[in-house]
Amino acid sequence: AYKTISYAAENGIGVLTLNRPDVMNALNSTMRAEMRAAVEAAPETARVLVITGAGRGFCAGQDLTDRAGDEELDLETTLRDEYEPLLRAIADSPIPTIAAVNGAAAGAGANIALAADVVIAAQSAVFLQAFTRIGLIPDAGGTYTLPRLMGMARAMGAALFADKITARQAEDWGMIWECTADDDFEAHWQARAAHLANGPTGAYARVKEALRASLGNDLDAQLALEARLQGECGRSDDFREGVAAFLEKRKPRFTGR
Ligand code: T3D
Repeated sequence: AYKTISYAAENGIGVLTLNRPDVMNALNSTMRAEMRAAVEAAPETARVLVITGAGRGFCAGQDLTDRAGDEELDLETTLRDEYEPLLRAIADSPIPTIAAVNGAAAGAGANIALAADVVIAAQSAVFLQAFTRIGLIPDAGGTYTLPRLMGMARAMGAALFADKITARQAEDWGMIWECTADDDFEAHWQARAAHLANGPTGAYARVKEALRASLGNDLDAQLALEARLQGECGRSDDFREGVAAFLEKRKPRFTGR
């Protein structure tokens, strides 16, 4: 059993809950290791993974009580050995990932959320690139994702000023997929997760592969990748079912095969 998170899967939806609510789910080594393990194992029990936070925050980033006055601290090692594998696990997961941001997402907490495929935030949530407030640079992939999601001008401003970015602003900027009313938040992300859990899982894996590769590819490479991945989709049961359902004017029953 996990100590700092919980994981439960039902109806194809895996929910990973960060569970240190007294410190706004701040991250420590145990939590990073447990998150990585749960993210890597999720496809065994689920067709979509939701990451959310217990209590009023999503994740306050690194637990700063672990960082006070430690002269021996080597952040390069922490990033390489603990953050990098976690961020890779999220990026490489074959199932869609949703960050359901229920409250403040600060520092690495913000950038772990932004590493998910889809970010859905409650209206009262905020995103905070807190790093420069304590003399650090954005990590947990932030310097990669921020300019790609919202452009260089906003990425620079967010990182240098470390202002709170509201969920509404994040949606307007294209930093996240959607901001929803607090009252509706839980039902909404559950419905979104259910949609993906009942969808063409193999196509979703290839959507992720293609879009993520697109950021580093030129047109020729991307067209070749699309052709290969579409060839694979074309041989799937879900494609046959999707076409049959359309022609029969009924909802498709995707199995993920
Ligand atoms: O070190 C490395 O490995 C390198 C990697 C670094 C990655 C990072 O994430 S660096 C950035 C670390 N995070 C921050 O600097 C954010 C600090 N937190 C905040 O700015 C605010 O707490 C929030 C904006 C997240 C929320 O504000 P608010 O006003 O809603 O809540 P609060 O009162 O500030 O926090 C509630 C409690 O959580 C409070 O404890 P208390 O007073 O009730 O006993 C607070 O101290 C605690 N808490 C919040 N964030 C952290 C934390 N405790 C430890 N570490 C935290 N990061």
